Amino acid sequence: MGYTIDTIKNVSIAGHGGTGKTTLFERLLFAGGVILKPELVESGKTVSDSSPEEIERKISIHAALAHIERNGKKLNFFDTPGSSDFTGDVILTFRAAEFALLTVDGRSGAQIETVKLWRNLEMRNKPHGIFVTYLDDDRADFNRVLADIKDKFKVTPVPFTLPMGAGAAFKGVIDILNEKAYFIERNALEKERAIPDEYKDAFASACERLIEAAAEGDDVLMDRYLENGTLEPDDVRRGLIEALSANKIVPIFVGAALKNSGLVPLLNATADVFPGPKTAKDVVVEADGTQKDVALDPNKLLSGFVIKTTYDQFSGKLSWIKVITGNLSADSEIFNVSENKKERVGKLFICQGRKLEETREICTGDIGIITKSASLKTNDTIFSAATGDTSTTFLHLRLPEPVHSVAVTAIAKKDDDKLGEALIRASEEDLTLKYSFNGETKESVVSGMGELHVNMILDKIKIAQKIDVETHIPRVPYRETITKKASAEYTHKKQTGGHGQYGKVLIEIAPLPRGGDYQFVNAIFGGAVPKNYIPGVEKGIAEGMARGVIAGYPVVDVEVKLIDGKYHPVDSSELSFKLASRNAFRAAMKLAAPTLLEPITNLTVFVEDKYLGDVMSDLSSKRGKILGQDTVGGIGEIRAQVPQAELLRYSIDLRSITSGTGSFTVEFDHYAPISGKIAEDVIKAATAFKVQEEEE
Ligand SMILES: Nc1nc2c(ncn2[C@@H]2O[C@H](COP(=O)(O)OP(=O)(O)O)[C@@H](O)[C@H]2O)c(=O)[nH]1
Ligand SMILES: [Mg+2]
Repeated sequence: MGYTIDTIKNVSIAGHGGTGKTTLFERLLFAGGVILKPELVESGKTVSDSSPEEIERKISIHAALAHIERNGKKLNFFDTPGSSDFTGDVILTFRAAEFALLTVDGRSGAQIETVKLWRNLEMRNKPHGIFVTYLDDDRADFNRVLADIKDKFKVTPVPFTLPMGAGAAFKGVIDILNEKAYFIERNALEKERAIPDEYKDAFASACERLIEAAAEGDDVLMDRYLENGTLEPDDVRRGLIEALSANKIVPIFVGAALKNSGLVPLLNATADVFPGPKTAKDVVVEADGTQKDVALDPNKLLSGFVIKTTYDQFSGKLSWIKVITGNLSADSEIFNVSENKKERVGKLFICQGRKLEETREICTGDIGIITKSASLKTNDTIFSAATGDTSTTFLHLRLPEPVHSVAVTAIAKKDDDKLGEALIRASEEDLTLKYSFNGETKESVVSGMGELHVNMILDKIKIAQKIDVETHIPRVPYRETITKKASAEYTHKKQTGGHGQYGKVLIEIAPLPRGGDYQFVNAIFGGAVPKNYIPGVEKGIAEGMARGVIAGYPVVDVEVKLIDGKYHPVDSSELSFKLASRNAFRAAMKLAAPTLLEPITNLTVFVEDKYLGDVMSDLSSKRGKILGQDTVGGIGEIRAQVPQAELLRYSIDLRSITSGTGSFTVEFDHYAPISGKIAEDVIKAATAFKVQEEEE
């Protein structure tokens, strides 16, 4: 079936882990006729949780995409992971979808991950709504959850459906927009009937509220509403489309996905009134960095954005494309702006979970897949090869930085390359995973969003590549610096057979402010060291600074002044001056009261209120300095400065303090001096490392 921008809707289902997202997604596919029999998450057979790692862990790890046809529309739904370890795959669906539906457990209210995602959506001004599920459970309490939502999100959501009964007596939902009731049927789709009398009053007031919300959509409708006290059904729909697209109202739906309840009204609302590409904007970044909103426009030439890259056992590399303007056609030529490369598109697919369906064309606003692309990677911008000026790109995904790192080595040396290649590929698939070789600490370091994330990736590689991998805590990149001025002289002299070596320098070193790095001042008068040997002097100093005199860490924040020297017309060379300078630097550094520096990070921790005290006392025991604390919407936020050395296993520590609910961001801030026992331990460890290195 040929779709157009008017008939596409993209919805991301997101929220705290275990709030029923995957179940809702599965049941929506069932309600939409895509699958005949919905499966339980525990069976490992759901459409969405289909990768080996998801089946093994019984949680969603990757974003899944499937579509349903409804009222002449194509509804694309994303199921997303709930754990903050896999937040990258949630963020990319927020980028690709025009609407996000947050699931809330009807028993517990909005949990921490949901509150964080809510904030992320607000920051993007992305329209969003709520689906309260689990209403079939005896512990569920819709009114309490509604109060919790009002309190945490500071909004009054507009009910699109209302529950009939609760717990064991939960019968189904009332669809306000279509004036219908949907009753639970055992092992079948909910059934439409008239609204029972006992719910007529509740329906009437919810209806009024919905019409009022529709009137908020635009001024003409508001006038009409104020004049007549109501709106015609067509006006209600039009008003809701506008109010939702402008993110002016938050719709709330109810149900029990596991009992197939609340699905049909949700599908109809998605098809009829939810925002879609037609009313959404994307953001382009011009060559000079300015950002501009652009409409999704079917009448322009093709442009699109790679939201995700995956590798499929059978089809190879899959590049997921959101088409922003024009159409993407099979067997066409595209231009990858980000790589400055033209490329031939072969086959095109859309996906139904893991199943790929071949298609000839993907229209504006839709999401499809290019297979086996040579150049495409996540965040790339594509244009039609016929487009002329192509300096603009689409705004990249704004992903969080990794917070948990481990150093990895293959147990068998011969597997090193294989491990490296697998990690590079994993970091292409998942941009919240970073893999790099740290030349300074001589370690291959894998960083991710948490222990679960990193372990999952490593387990996957171990199984797929059949290699054994060893992990350890990464070394901390300490630095060395000096605390006072000092000078030293060094003469490098060698007389062997023919040509000798001669170079003499006098240097003075002085501390620079933190972050001052390195400055070289040539203060030579009268050619005591000729110009052509100065590069040698600078190289020697650079070598001296690469390994400090305390524990062999790089030296920073030093000004080095070359004051005097001496040369020999025959024996002097660049090499002689390099060696003289390196030794002079080391001698001077020893006299300049050298000290070790450790990296200090800015840490922000997000936890439920009740854990604030425990988290703060743990941070104090980690030499942390608390900078501030806030509570917004039931989530405590603690900002602190903490030495990196204390945070190497923080994702594990925080998980145990907060029963897995806390999360944090961390970024390097500055270097600070250390002394006493802490410094001694660092020196001891560095010496042990050096001995080990020399033995190897
Ligand atoms: N009783 C009840 N159980 C549900 C409902 N929705 C999901 N569940 C169960 O809750 C568990 C977690 O659901 P899942 O869909 O994996 O949550 P997700 O982590 O948000 O994807 C599973 O055992 C589901 O069967 C519901 O509406 N009612
Ligand atoms: Mg799930």
